[in-house]
Amino acid sequence: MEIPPELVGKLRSARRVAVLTGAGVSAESGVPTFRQAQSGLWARYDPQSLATATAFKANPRLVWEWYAWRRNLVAQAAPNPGHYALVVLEHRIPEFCLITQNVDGLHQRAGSHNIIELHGNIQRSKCFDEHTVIESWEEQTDIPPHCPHCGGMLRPDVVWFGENLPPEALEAAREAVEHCELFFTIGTSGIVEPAASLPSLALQAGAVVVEINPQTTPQTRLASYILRGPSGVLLPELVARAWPNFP
Ligand code: BV8
Repeated sequence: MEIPPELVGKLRSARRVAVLTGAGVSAESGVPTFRQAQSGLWARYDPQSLATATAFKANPRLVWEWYAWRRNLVAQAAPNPGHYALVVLEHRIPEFCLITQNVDGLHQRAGSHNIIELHGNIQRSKCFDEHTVIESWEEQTDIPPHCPHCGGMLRPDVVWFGENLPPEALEAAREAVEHCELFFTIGTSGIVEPAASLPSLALQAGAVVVEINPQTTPQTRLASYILRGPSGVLLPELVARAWPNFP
């Protein structure tokens, strides 16, 4: 895949860049994307129906164990060159904002700092009743474990379907998108709202939109540049062309 030289020039001279990532950025780390059939034990469940408060209330043990399985999967995964290329962008672009739909924490592990987590993070849990966030919890005989403060059930600190996104995260994401000159949508199928509306918000605000994805998506039509391939290959290539001498 040829990286358009014009895009390289735009990136090198950009002052304000916003990036939206989805599960595809973690695919090359071995973390299945959200819509890929879940492997093994979970093959018979639809992630979209499991990632809901209704599913949790109906079967808290099943939903808790699904997230424990995903935490374990992520713990064995490592950030890939695509994650690291985004860390370089954070260092090279004066105003850089990484907006992620991912809940796996791999951007943090790669060294990104200015991250907006639209959908939470499975490394954290919170009390189902009081929403107190718990960073670590004792493994208990009861599954799900109980909140140390009120005894309620713990749940993953993620945004389920039908739940509102954290207002401050969504506001910060929209702010960054409305003021950027270059907007990347990377590794997302562009289906889940309200994140899926960010690329059109960027375009309306006058940004140049870039899509990095092996497949076309509903946002492809908004993109001035389309890098049709894996982000773990294309992002490092783009960054290396923009800053050849960057260690
Ligand atoms: C809300 C956390 C208000 C949990 C997730 C408007 C219209 C229609 C529906 C709605 C709407 N507004 C709201 C809705 C309902 C719903 C929604 O959008 N439904 C969709 C399915 C139509 N939205 C919500 O409920 C949101 N809440 O809006 O609140 C409200 C309240 C009540 C009623 C209505 C509205 C909350 C959404 C958040 C849900 N939580 N995650 C968990 O993870 O368990 S979303 C989940 O999907 C993940 O976060 C994931 O990141 C996200 C999006 O998926 P993608 O990241 O795009 O991943 P996907 O697998 O789909 O695609 C992977 C892509 O990668 C593909 O394109 C593939 O080609 C590409 N790829 C593969 N390999 C690579 C690659 N790319 C690059 N390199 C590679 N190597």
